[in-house]
Amino acid sequence: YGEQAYLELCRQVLEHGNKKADRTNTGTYSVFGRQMRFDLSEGFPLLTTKKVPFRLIASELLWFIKGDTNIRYLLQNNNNIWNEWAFKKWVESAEYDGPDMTDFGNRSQRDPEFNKKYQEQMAIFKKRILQDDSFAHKYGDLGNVYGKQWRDWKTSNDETIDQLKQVLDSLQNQPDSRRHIVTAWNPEDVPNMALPPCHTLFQFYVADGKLSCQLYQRSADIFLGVPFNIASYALLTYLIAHECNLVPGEFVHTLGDAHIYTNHVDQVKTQLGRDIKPLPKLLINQDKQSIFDFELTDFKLENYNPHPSIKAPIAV
Ligand code: UFP
Repeated sequence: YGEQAYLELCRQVLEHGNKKADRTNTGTYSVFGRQMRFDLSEGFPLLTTKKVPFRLIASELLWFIKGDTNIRYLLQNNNNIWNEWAFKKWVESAEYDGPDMTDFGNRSQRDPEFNKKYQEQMAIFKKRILQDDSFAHKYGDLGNVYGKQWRDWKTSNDETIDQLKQVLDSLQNQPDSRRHIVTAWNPEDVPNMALPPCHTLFQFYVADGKLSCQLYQRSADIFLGVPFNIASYALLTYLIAHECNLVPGEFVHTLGDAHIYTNHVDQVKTQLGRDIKPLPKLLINQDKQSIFDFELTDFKLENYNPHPSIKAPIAV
């Protein structure tokens, strides 16, 4: 249960994980098919054994909920978590004429000289996304990522499906339904996506006035991705419960390929040496009802006193 289950998973993967090569050429220790449960009534499941930036999680979730797929909104909220994926499209395009950025993810970590150039190009890229509408339109858009699939799924006869609205309707009108599902995995779109969805499909469940959510995550970067993913779906569950006049129940997190990158091992060991602290509380602005109206300032985290954050390189 809870953070204990997360730390247990880390331990297990370090001890028994399969050493596996991966797309990013980093190397991982990996297991397949695991599940963690978080009781949302006990508090908000933001890890306490390292500091997890709630602000970034909340603005990313609001971006998904809006159906937005352009990193401009994230940059306006000082959120840089999707930059690399948009930047990659830019530097691989015919229009880019700056210094060679091939394999910038790995090289920027190994080569300080290159890293300087990379930081320069990234700063120019961000500025243009914020200031130049047509550039942002062309290079800020990540394609058919989560926001698109949740809110604006294209059907074969050119209609669209708003999965999030549909699930809100079904939760309110047929709470006992076993079909409260939103899927981000659209096989037709996967080839055109900056990153095929890691959180693939989620389902809600109503019982005893409580709303629970289960996520199937096909690929899980246990150290960097998973703490975000837990908090993001917990927040989504809180928001949907709020709109539907339900109380948050459980978040059930099911993982496919759950891996620790070889260059995260020391960081994970540091984290495993720390004690779990009490969970924070999440307060939501009670003057708002619809999940489509929330802004960052409508959330308040109370009593979040985690251990310090732990830095680690992200695999792109
Ligand atoms: N990843 C996560 N959670 C996310 C996200 C990405 O863990 O929300 F967007 C990680 C999983 C994996 C990598 O390490 O990103 C995606 O690579 P791949 O598509 O090869 O599975």
